[in-house]
Amino acid sequence: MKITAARVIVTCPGRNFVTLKIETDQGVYGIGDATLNGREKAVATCLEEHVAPLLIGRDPQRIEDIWQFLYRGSYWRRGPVQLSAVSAVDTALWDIKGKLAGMPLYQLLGGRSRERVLCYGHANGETLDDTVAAVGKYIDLGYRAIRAQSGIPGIEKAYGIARGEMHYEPADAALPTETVWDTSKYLRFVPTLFERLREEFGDEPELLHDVHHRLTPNEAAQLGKALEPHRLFWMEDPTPAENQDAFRLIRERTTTPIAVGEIFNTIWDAKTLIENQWIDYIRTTVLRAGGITHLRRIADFASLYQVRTGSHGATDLSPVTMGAAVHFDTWVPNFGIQEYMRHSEETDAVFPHDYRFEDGFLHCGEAPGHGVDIDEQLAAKYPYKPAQLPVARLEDGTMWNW
Ligand code: EZ4
Ligand code: CO
Repeated sequence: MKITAARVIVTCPGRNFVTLKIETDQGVYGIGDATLNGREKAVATCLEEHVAPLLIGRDPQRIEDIWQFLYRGSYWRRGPVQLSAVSAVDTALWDIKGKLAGMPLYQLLGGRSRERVLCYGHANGETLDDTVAAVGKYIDLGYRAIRAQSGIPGIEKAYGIARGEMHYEPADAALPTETVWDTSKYLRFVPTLFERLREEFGDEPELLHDVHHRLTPNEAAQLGKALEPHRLFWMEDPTPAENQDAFRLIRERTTTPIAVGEIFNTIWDAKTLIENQWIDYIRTTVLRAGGITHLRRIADFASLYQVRTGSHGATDLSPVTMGAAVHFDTWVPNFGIQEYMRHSEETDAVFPHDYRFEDGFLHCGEAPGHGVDIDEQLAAKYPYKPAQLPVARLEDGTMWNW
Protein backbone atom coordinates (compact mmCIF):
# COMPACT_ATOMS: atom_id res chain seq x y z
CA MET A 1 0.00 0.00 0.00
CA LYS A 2 1.33 3.41 -0.97
CA ILE A 3 0.68 7.10 -0.41
CA THR A 4 -0.10 8.68 -3.78
CA ALA A 5 -0.78 12.30 -2.78
CA ALA A 6 -0.57 14.65 0.20
CA ARG A 7 -2.55 17.79 -0.53
CA VAL A 8 -2.88 20.93 1.56
CA ILE A 9 -6.25 22.68 1.67
CA VAL A 10 -6.36 26.22 3.06
CA THR A 11 -9.83 27.57 3.75
CA CYS A 12 -11.42 30.39 5.76
CA PRO A 13 -15.01 29.55 6.69
CA GLY A 14 -15.09 32.34 9.29
CA ARG A 15 -11.47 31.72 10.27
CA ASN A 16 -8.42 30.15 8.61
CA PHE A 17 -7.76 26.42 8.66
CA VAL A 18 -4.98 24.37 7.08
CA THR A 19 -5.92 20.78 6.36
CA LEU A 20 -3.81 17.91 5.01
CA LYS A 21 -5.42 15.19 2.95
CA ILE A 22 -3.33 12.05 2.40
CA GLU A 23 -4.48 9.80 -0.44
CA THR A 24 -3.49 6.21 -1.15
CA ASP A 25 -3.41 3.79 -4.06
CA GLN A 26 -6.28 1.88 -2.42
CA GLY A 27 -8.69 4.81 -2.52
CA VAL A 28 -8.63 5.23 1.28
CA TYR A 29 -7.68 8.72 2.44
CA GLY A 30 -7.00 10.42 5.76
CA ILE A 31 -7.41 13.98 7.04
CA GLY A 32 -5.15 15.93 9.39
CA ASP A 33 -5.34 19.46 10.84
CA ALA A 34 -2.25 21.69 10.44
CA THR A 35 -3.67 25.06 11.54
CA LEU A 36 -1.21 27.34 13.38
CA ASN A 37 -3.11 30.49 14.24
CA GLY A 38 -1.53 33.55 12.63
CA ARG A 39 1.22 31.48 10.96
CA GLU A 40 -0.96 29.25 8.74
CA LYS A 41 1.03 29.75 5.55
CA ALA A 42 4.28 28.69 7.20
CA VAL A 43 2.87 25.23 8.00
CA ALA A 44 1.10 24.97 4.63
CA THR A 45 4.41 25.67 2.87
CA CYS A 46 6.32 23.29 5.14
CA LEU A 47 3.86 20.54 4.22
CA GLU A 48 3.68 21.34 0.52
CA GLU A 49 7.34 21.99 -0.15
CA HIS A 50 9.16 19.82 2.38
CA VAL A 51 6.94 17.09 3.80
CA ALA A 52 4.56 16.00 1.04
CA PRO A 53 7.38 14.96 -1.36
CA LEU A 54 8.77 12.67 1.38
CA LEU A 55 5.45 10.89 1.82
CA ILE A 56 4.77 9.87 -1.78
CA GLY A 57 5.34 6.14 -2.25
CA ARG A 58 5.58 5.39 1.49
CA ASP A 59 3.36 2.79 3.19
CA PRO A 60 0.75 4.81 5.17
CA GLN A 61 0.39 1.93 7.63
CA ARG A 62 3.86 2.61 9.07
CA ILE A 63 2.71 5.47 11.30
CA GLU A 64 5.47 5.17 13.89
CA ASP A 65 8.24 4.97 11.31
CA ILE A 66 6.91 7.97 9.39
CA TRP A 67 6.71 9.96 12.65
CA GLN A 68 10.32 9.13 13.51
CA PHE A 69 11.38 9.79 9.93
CA LEU A 70 9.83 13.26 9.90
CA TYR A 71 10.99 14.20 13.42
CA ARG A 72 14.57 12.92 13.25
CA GLY A 73 14.84 13.30 9.51
CA SER A 74 14.38 17.06 9.42
CA TYR A 75 17.46 17.27 11.71
CA TRP A 76 15.90 20.39 13.35
CA ARG A 77 13.39 18.33 15.35
CA ARG A 78 11.10 20.66 17.31
CA GLY A 79 9.21 23.93 16.81
CA PRO A 80 5.52 24.73 16.24
CA VAL A 81 5.70 24.86 12.43
CA GLN A 82 7.49 21.53 12.09
CA LEU A 83 5.43 19.78 14.79
CA SER A 84 2.09 21.08 13.46
CA ALA A 85 3.08 19.59 10.09
CA VAL A 86 4.12 16.28 11.69
CA SER A 87 0.87 16.27 13.69
CA ALA A 88 -1.23 16.70 10.56
CA VAL A 89 0.53 13.79 8.87
CA ASP A 90 0.17 11.61 11.94
CA THR A 91 -3.54 12.42 12.40
CA ALA A 92 -4.22 11.64 8.73
CA LEU A 93 -2.35 8.32 9.00
CA TRP A 94 -4.33 7.26 12.09
CA ASP A 95 -7.48 8.18 10.18
CA ILE A 96 -6.36 5.92 7.33
CA LYS A 97 -5.50 3.08 9.72
CA GLY A 98 -8.93 3.31 11.30
CA LYS A 99 -10.61 3.20 7.91
CA LEU A 100 -8.50 0.19 6.88
CA ALA A 101 -9.36 -1.61 10.11
CA GLY A 102 -13.01 -0.54 9.95
CA MET A 103 -12.62 0.81 13.49
CA PRO A 104 -13.14 4.17 15.16
CA LEU A 105 -9.89 5.66 16.45
CA TYR A 106 -10.65 5.04 20.14
CA GLN A 107 -10.86 1.32 19.40
CA LEU A 108 -7.43 1.32 17.77
CA LEU A 109 -6.00 3.01 20.86
CA GLY A 110 -7.28 0.30 23.19
CA GLY A 111 -10.99 0.91 23.50
CA ARG A 112 -13.29 2.95 25.64
CA SER A 113 -12.22 4.07 29.14
CA ARG A 114 -15.38 6.13 29.68
CA GLU A 115 -18.87 6.63 28.34
CA ARG A 116 -18.54 10.34 27.66
CA VAL A 117 -16.01 13.13 27.67
CA LEU A 118 -16.38 16.07 30.08
CA CYS A 119 -15.81 19.37 28.32
CA TYR A 120 -15.77 23.03 29.25
CA GLY A 121 -17.05 26.01 27.33
CA HIS A 122 -15.99 29.65 27.27
CA ALA A 123 -18.16 32.24 28.98
CA ASN A 124 -17.06 35.82 28.83
CA GLY A 125 -18.32 39.37 28.99
CA GLU A 126 -17.17 42.98 28.93
CA THR A 127 -18.32 43.54 32.51
CA LEU A 128 -18.69 41.42 35.63
CA ASP A 129 -22.48 41.33 35.16
CA ASP A 130 -22.15 40.33 31.51
CA THR A 131 -19.77 37.53 32.46
CA VAL A 132 -22.10 36.27 35.18
CA ALA A 133 -24.94 36.26 32.61
CA ALA A 134 -22.73 34.41 30.11
CA VAL A 135 -21.87 31.71 32.66
CA GLY A 136 -25.60 31.34 33.34
CA LYS A 137 -26.19 30.86 29.64
CA TYR A 138 -23.62 28.05 29.47
CA ILE A 139 -25.21 26.38 32.48
CA ASP A 140 -28.55 26.57 30.66
CA LEU A 141 -26.91 24.94 27.63
CA GLY A 142 -26.01 22.01 29.86
CA TYR A 143 -22.31 22.68 30.49
CA ARG A 144 -20.94 21.28 33.79
CA ALA A 145 -17.63 23.11 33.44
CA ILE A 146 -17.17 26.70 32.30
CA ARG A 147 -14.17 28.91 31.72
CA ALA A 148 -14.89 32.48 32.81
CA GLN A 149 -13.00 35.50 31.44
CA SER A 150 -14.15 39.04 31.98
CA GLY A 151 -13.29 42.52 30.85
CA ILE A 152 -11.31 44.23 33.61
CA PRO A 153 -12.23 47.70 34.84
CA GLY A 154 -9.63 50.13 33.49
CA ILE A 155 -8.17 47.71 30.92
CA GLU A 156 -9.17 48.02 27.29
CA LYS A 157 -9.64 44.76 25.34
CA ALA A 158 -8.76 42.27 28.06
CA TYR A 159 -7.88 38.73 26.97
CA GLY A 160 -10.67 36.29 26.15
CA ILE A 161 -13.61 38.61 25.53
CA ALA A 162 -15.80 37.75 22.54
CA ARG A 163 -16.73 40.50 20.16
CA GLY A 164 -19.64 38.47 18.78
CA GLU A 165 -22.16 35.97 20.13
CA MET A 166 -20.41 32.87 21.52
CA HIS A 167 -17.65 32.76 18.89
CA TYR A 168 -14.44 34.15 20.33
CA GLU A 169 -11.77 34.70 17.66
CA PRO A 170 -8.70 36.56 18.87
CA ALA A 171 -6.94 36.66 15.46
CA ASP A 172 -9.08 39.62 14.45
CA ALA A 173 -6.96 41.64 11.99
CA ALA A 174 -4.35 41.28 9.23
CA LEU A 175 -1.87 43.04 11.51
CA PRO A 176 -1.85 42.40 15.28
CA THR A 177 -4.33 44.39 17.34
CA GLU A 178 -2.59 46.21 20.19
CA THR A 179 -4.09 45.50 23.61
CA VAL A 180 -3.14 46.89 27.03
CA TRP A 181 -2.23 44.98 30.15
CA ASP A 182 -2.16 45.99 33.81
CA THR A 183 -1.29 43.26 36.30
CA SER A 184 -2.45 44.99 39.46
CA LYS A 185 -5.88 45.84 38.06
CA TYR A 186 -6.23 42.23 36.95
CA LEU A 187 -5.13 40.79 40.30
CA ARG A 188 -7.58 43.00 42.17
CA PHE A 189 -10.49 42.11 39.91
CA VAL A 190 -10.34 38.36 39.22
CA PRO A 191 -11.07 37.11 42.78
CA THR A 192 -14.22 39.28 42.87
CA LEU A 193 -15.39 37.66 39.63
CA PHE A 194 -15.14 34.13 41.03
CA GLU A 195 -16.59 35.16 44.39
CA ARG A 196 -19.62 36.48 42.52
CA LEU A 197 -19.87 33.37 40.31
CA ARG A 198 -19.94 31.09 43.38
CA GLU A 199 -22.58 33.32 45.00
CA GLU A 200 -24.76 33.13 41.89
CA PHE A 201 -24.28 29.53 40.83
CA GLY A 202 -23.24 27.68 43.99
CA ASP A 203 -20.63 24.95 44.38
CA GLU A 204 -21.72 22.64 41.58
CA PRO A 205 -20.38 24.05 38.28
CA GLU A 206 -16.68 23.55 37.64
CA LEU A 207 -15.09 26.94 37.01
CA LEU A 208 -11.89 27.50 35.07
CA HIS A 209 -9.79 30.54 34.27
CA ASP A 210 -7.03 31.27 31.74
CA VAL A 211 -4.31 33.68 32.89
CA HIS A 212 -2.80 33.46 29.39
CA HIS A 213 0.86 33.75 30.42
CA ARG A 214 0.46 37.23 31.92
CA LEU A 215 1.84 36.87 35.48
CA THR A 216 5.17 36.32 37.18
CA PRO A 217 5.39 33.19 39.36
CA ASN A 218 4.91 35.18 42.56
CA GLU A 219 1.90 37.06 41.15
CA ALA A 220 0.45 33.75 39.97
CA ALA A 221 0.85 32.36 43.48
CA GLN A 222 -1.00 35.38 44.87
CA LEU A 223 -3.84 34.83 42.42
CA GLY A 224 -3.95 31.08 43.09
CA LYS A 225 -4.19 31.74 46.83
CA ALA A 226 -6.89 34.36 46.42
CA LEU A 227 -8.92 31.92 44.30
CA GLU A 228 -8.62 28.97 46.70
CA PRO A 229 -11.92 29.71 48.49
CA HIS A 230 -13.73 29.64 45.12
CA ARG A 231 -12.45 26.13 44.29
CA LEU A 232 -11.36 26.48 40.67
CA PHE A 233 -11.05 23.40 38.46
CA TRP A 234 -7.85 25.02 37.20
CA MET A 235 -5.84 28.15 36.71
CA GLU A 236 -4.36 27.95 33.20
CA ASP A 237 -1.00 29.22 31.91
CA PRO A 238 -0.32 31.31 35.03
CA THR A 239 3.19 32.23 33.79
CA PRO A 240 5.17 31.54 30.60
CA ALA A 241 6.52 27.99 30.67
CA GLU A 242 9.79 28.21 28.77
CA ASN A 243 11.37 28.08 32.22
CA GLN A 244 9.62 25.04 33.65
CA ASP A 245 11.33 25.59 37.03
CA ALA A 246 9.23 28.73 37.52
CA PHE A 247 6.25 26.54 38.35
CA ARG A 248 7.85 25.30 41.57
CA LEU A 249 7.33 28.78 43.04
CA ILE A 250 3.61 28.71 42.18
CA ARG A 251 3.08 25.13 43.23
CA GLU A 252 4.64 25.54 46.66
CA ARG A 253 2.42 28.52 47.49
CA THR A 254 -1.07 27.58 46.32
CA THR A 255 -3.34 24.53 46.05
CA THR A 256 -5.32 25.97 43.12
CA PRO A 257 -4.84 23.36 40.35
CA ILE A 258 -2.60 24.36 37.45
CA ALA A 259 -2.99 23.56 33.73
CA VAL A 260 -0.29 24.22 31.12
CA GLY A 261 0.74 23.14 27.65
CA GLU A 262 -1.43 24.42 24.80
CA ILE A 263 1.65 25.80 23.06
CA PHE A 264 3.91 22.83 23.81
CA ASN A 265 5.24 20.81 20.88
CA THR A 266 6.76 17.74 22.50
CA ILE A 267 7.15 15.86 25.76
CA TRP A 268 10.37 17.78 26.39
CA ASP A 269 8.42 21.01 26.91
CA ALA A 270 6.56 19.36 29.80
CA LYS A 271 9.04 16.85 31.25
CA THR A 272 10.20 18.89 34.26
CA LEU A 273 6.67 20.15 34.99
CA ILE A 274 5.28 16.64 34.99
CA GLU A 275 7.98 14.72 36.84
CA ASN A 276 7.99 17.28 39.64
CA GLN A 277 4.20 17.24 39.80
CA TRP A 278 4.13 21.01 39.49
CA ILE A 279 1.03 20.87 37.30
CA ASP A 280 -2.27 19.01 37.52
CA TYR A 281 -3.35 19.06 33.86
CA ILE A 282 -1.35 18.83 30.64
CA ARG A 283 -2.95 20.75 27.76
CA THR A 284 -0.97 19.39 24.81
CA THR A 285 -3.03 18.59 21.71
CA VAL A 286 -3.17 16.22 18.78
CA LEU A 287 -2.54 19.23 16.53
CA ARG A 288 0.44 20.88 18.21
CA ALA A 289 2.26 18.04 19.94
CA GLY A 290 2.94 15.43 17.28
CA GLY A 291 -0.44 13.88 16.60
CA ILE A 292 -1.88 10.82 18.29
CA THR A 293 1.49 9.05 18.26
CA HIS A 294 3.26 11.62 20.42
CA LEU A 295 0.28 12.82 22.47
CA ARG A 296 -0.17 9.27 23.70
CA ARG A 297 3.46 9.25 24.82
CA ILE A 298 2.95 12.49 26.77
CA ALA A 299 -0.25 11.22 28.40
CA ASP A 300 1.37 7.94 29.43
CA PHE A 301 4.32 9.78 30.97
CA ALA A 302 1.94 12.18 32.75
CA SER A 303 -0.05 9.26 34.15
CA LEU A 304 3.01 8.12 36.13
CA TYR A 305 2.77 11.38 38.07
CA GLN A 306 -1.03 11.60 38.40
CA VAL A 307 -1.14 14.47 35.92
CA ARG A 308 -4.32 14.33 33.84
CA THR A 309 -5.08 15.54 30.32
CA GLY A 310 -6.96 18.73 29.51
CA SER A 311 -6.42 19.31 25.82
CA HIS A 312 -6.62 22.70 24.21
CA GLY A 313 -9.75 23.02 22.06
CA ALA A 314 -10.14 26.63 20.92
CA THR A 315 -11.78 27.38 17.56
CA ASP A 316 -8.40 27.73 15.82
CA LEU A 317 -8.12 23.95 16.20
CA SER A 318 -10.28 22.62 13.38
CA PRO A 319 -13.08 20.05 13.74
CA VAL A 320 -10.48 17.52 12.54
CA THR A 321 -8.49 18.10 15.73
CA MET A 322 -11.69 18.05 17.81
CA GLY A 323 -12.75 14.73 16.28
CA ALA A 324 -9.36 13.12 16.91
CA ALA A 325 -9.30 14.65 20.42
CA VAL A 326 -12.67 13.23 21.42
CA HIS A 327 -11.51 9.75 20.37
CA PHE A 328 -8.27 10.22 22.28
CA ASP A 329 -10.20 11.45 25.34
CA THR A 330 -12.55 8.47 25.15
CA TRP A 331 -9.55 6.16 25.45
CA VAL A 332 -6.89 7.95 27.54
CA PRO A 333 -6.95 6.50 31.09
CA ASN A 334 -5.73 9.70 32.80
CA PHE A 335 -8.31 11.97 31.17
CA GLY A 336 -9.21 15.20 32.96
CA ILE A 337 -11.30 17.47 30.75
CA GLN A 338 -11.54 18.66 27.13
CA GLU A 339 -11.79 22.32 26.09
CA TYR A 340 -14.64 22.77 23.62
CA MET A 341 -15.38 26.02 21.84
CA ARG A 342 -18.13 25.68 19.30
CA HIS A 343 -17.15 26.28 15.68
CA SER A 344 -19.26 28.51 13.44
CA GLU A 345 -21.92 26.93 11.23
CA GLU A 346 -19.75 27.68 8.17
CA THR A 347 -16.84 25.78 9.70
CA ASP A 348 -19.01 22.83 10.73
CA ALA A 349 -20.36 22.62 7.16
CA VAL A 350 -16.85 22.51 5.65
CA PHE A 351 -15.83 19.76 8.09
CA PRO A 352 -18.65 17.20 8.38
CA HIS A 353 -18.12 15.22 11.61
CA ASP A 354 -19.80 12.71 13.86
CA TYR A 355 -18.73 13.88 17.33
CA ARG A 356 -21.48 15.63 19.25
CA PHE A 357 -22.17 17.67 22.39
CA GLU A 358 -24.89 16.55 24.75
CA ASP A 359 -25.61 17.56 28.37
CA GLY A 360 -22.17 18.96 28.99
CA PHE A 361 -20.28 16.04 27.48
CA LEU A 362 -18.74 15.23 24.11
CA HIS A 363 -19.37 11.89 22.44
CA CYS A 364 -17.25 10.49 19.64
CA GLY A 365 -18.91 8.70 16.76
CA GLU A 366 -18.45 5.12 15.56
CA ALA A 367 -17.32 5.89 12.00
CA PRO A 368 -13.94 4.34 11.13
CA GLY A 369 -10.99 6.69 11.74
CA HIS A 370 -11.51 10.00 13.55
CA GLY A 371 -14.87 10.63 11.93
CA VAL A 372 -14.15 14.04 10.38
CA ASP A 373 -14.06 14.81 6.66
CA ILE A 374 -13.57 17.92 4.54
CA ASP A 375 -15.97 19.16 1.86
CA GLU A 376 -13.39 20.42 -0.61
CA GLN A 377 -15.86 22.15 -2.91
CA LEU A 378 -17.31 24.13 -0.05
CA ALA A 379 -13.82 24.83 1.36
CA ALA A 380 -12.81 26.36 -1.99
CA LYS A 381 -15.49 29.01 -1.56
CA TYR A 382 -13.68 30.50 1.44
CA PRO A 383 -10.26 31.87 0.40
CA TYR A 384 -7.51 32.46 2.98
CA LYS A 385 -7.77 35.76 4.81
CA PRO A 386 -4.65 37.11 6.57
CA ALA A 387 -5.29 37.27 10.32
CA GLN A 388 -2.85 37.51 13.20
CA LEU A 389 -3.14 37.24 16.97
CA PRO A 390 -3.11 40.42 19.08
CA VAL A 391 -0.16 41.65 21.09
CA ALA A 392 -0.18 43.15 24.58
CA ARG A 393 1.70 46.13 25.97
CA LEU A 394 1.85 47.58 29.46
CA GLU A 395 0.33 51.03 29.91
CA ASP A 396 3.78 52.62 29.48
CA GLY A 397 4.22 50.89 26.12
CA THR A 398 6.44 47.97 27.18
CA MET A 399 5.78 44.76 25.22
CA TRP A 400 4.14 42.07 27.35
CA ASN A 401 2.86 38.53 26.79
CA TRP A 402 -0.45 38.38 25.00
O1 EZ4 B 1 -5.50 32.07 22.89
O2 EZ4 B 1 -6.00 29.25 20.74
O3 EZ4 B 1 -7.23 28.26 26.22
N1 EZ4 B 1 -7.36 28.75 25.15
C1 EZ4 B 1 -6.55 29.71 24.65
C2 EZ4 B 1 -6.84 30.10 23.23
C3 EZ4 B 1 -5.62 30.72 22.56
C4 EZ4 B 1 -5.77 30.59 21.06
C5 EZ4 B 1 -4.54 31.10 20.33
O4 EZ4 B 1 -4.63 30.81 18.99
O5 EZ4 B 1 -5.67 30.18 25.32
O6 EZ4 B 1 -7.94 30.95 23.17
CO1 CO C 1 -5.29 28.97 27.01
